[in-house]
Amino acid sequence: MESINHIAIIMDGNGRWATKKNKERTFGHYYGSENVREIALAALKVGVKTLTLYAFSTENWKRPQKEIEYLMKLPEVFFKRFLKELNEKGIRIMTIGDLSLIPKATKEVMQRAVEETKHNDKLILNFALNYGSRDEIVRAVNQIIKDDIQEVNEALFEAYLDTYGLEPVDLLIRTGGDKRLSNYLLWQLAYAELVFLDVEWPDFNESIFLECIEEFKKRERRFGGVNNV
Ligand code: V0D
Repeated sequence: MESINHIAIIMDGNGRWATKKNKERTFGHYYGSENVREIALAALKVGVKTLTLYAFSTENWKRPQKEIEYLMKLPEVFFKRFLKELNEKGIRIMTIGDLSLIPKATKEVMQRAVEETKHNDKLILNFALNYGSRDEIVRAVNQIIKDDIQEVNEALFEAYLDTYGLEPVDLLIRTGGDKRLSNYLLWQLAYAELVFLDVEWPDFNESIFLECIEEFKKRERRFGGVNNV
């Protein structure tokens, strides 16, 4: 049986979770970022090699300015609290998405974390920021044109995606109740198992995470062997 190497997560339901508690949406985002630590450590514990988290999409710029400002401070808040611990545990930080549009201060915090943790090899904690799959594909095509390439194949095209070098995605988990991909990793999810949960991201925890992995293994047993497409 194959092991589970790469899990991608859409961390949805933070704003709704806070609203239900009569709190600001930003309270949900804060609590959601605490949960990123918990799930990263859970992934590390079970030997998942890469965790790719949808932190901010190309669509999220349509949100109220105040909320965007708050979200852009979260990487710094997150690293102030957790970078030392994550680094000591062998976690490597990476990012995907178009960082050219991310505020300079936020970008610098992230680039520092990427640099500081680049020798770690226990788990890649990969944040998708200003990420949209169509945007990623269009950026790839434009770079291919710039490189004066006349013909592509799948392997070449993949080398131009933000996820180049990462393991194939085995499992997508989406919290928050919606059953959509929302422009997340469209190319990369071609063969992934999809798990959609009604639980909101701040309520998602290690035990639910393990249940998702069990569900993945169950499906793999059912379809494994010859008909695994
Ligand atoms: C809010 C739930 C961690 C989803 C999780 C910039 C929405 C909490 C980060 C983070 C966000 C990003 C990059 C990085 C380190 C941490 C984060 C955003 C939102 C948007 F290098 N949580 N988190 N970033 N939320």
